[in-house]
Amino acid sequence: MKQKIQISPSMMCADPFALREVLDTFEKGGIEWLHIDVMDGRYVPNFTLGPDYCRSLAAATSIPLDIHLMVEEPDRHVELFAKFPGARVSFHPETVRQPVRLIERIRELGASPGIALDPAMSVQACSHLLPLVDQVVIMTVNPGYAGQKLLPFCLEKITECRAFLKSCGRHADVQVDGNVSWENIPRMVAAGANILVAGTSSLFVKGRVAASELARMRELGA
Ligand code: S6P
Ligand code: MG
Repeated sequence: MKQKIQISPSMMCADPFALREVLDTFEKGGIEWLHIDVMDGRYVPNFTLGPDYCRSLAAATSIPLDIHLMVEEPDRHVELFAKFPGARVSFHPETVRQPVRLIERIRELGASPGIALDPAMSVQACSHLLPLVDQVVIMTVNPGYAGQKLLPFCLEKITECRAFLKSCGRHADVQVDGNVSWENIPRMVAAGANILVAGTSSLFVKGRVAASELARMRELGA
């Protein structure tokens, strides 16, 4: 069965001075998620958004937050993020000693758990975790920055992940994150991705989004 494509715009790509306008466009366009990249300067070299930003966003819109933790020891910080209504919280399994415990903790806190796979992390290495989560984020660039180029070998991981989930009878979301461009979307969807993280490669132009582009993205994924 073909899954409906969902869009999760990457909010680190939005012009902070145009946030209300961007959110209005997303609300009118029926955007399913807001992708929030949290970076700690340790797991990745960069720093980005944090809990205060999430709080402001959650107060300004009812679109649920899709929080991507690119931090060391996410188990120390998860309470700060899992509390937002309808939140999904994804972490990189190699950043925590007991990833199963953290998945359970995210559920206990009322959020939806996901795991994110760095390009060097194989689907096979996470096979015991995949049936436990609601989402698998396949990163198609190295974590840390927007505006990078696709690492083509990661497309096979989308296919492998979708096939593995199917073999377990699981319908978890497979999200693709990194250089989700107009050119790359058809390949990503064909491989089995059903949530697209949209950043500078597609929706965002100088931090703003044109409503017509949302429809264009849905058509490409259909
Ligand atoms: C990268 C981060 C991503 C980026 C996204 C930006 O570390 O996890 O979510 O924000 O890739 O999109 P683009 O189109 O600029 O690659
Ligand atoms: Mg991300």
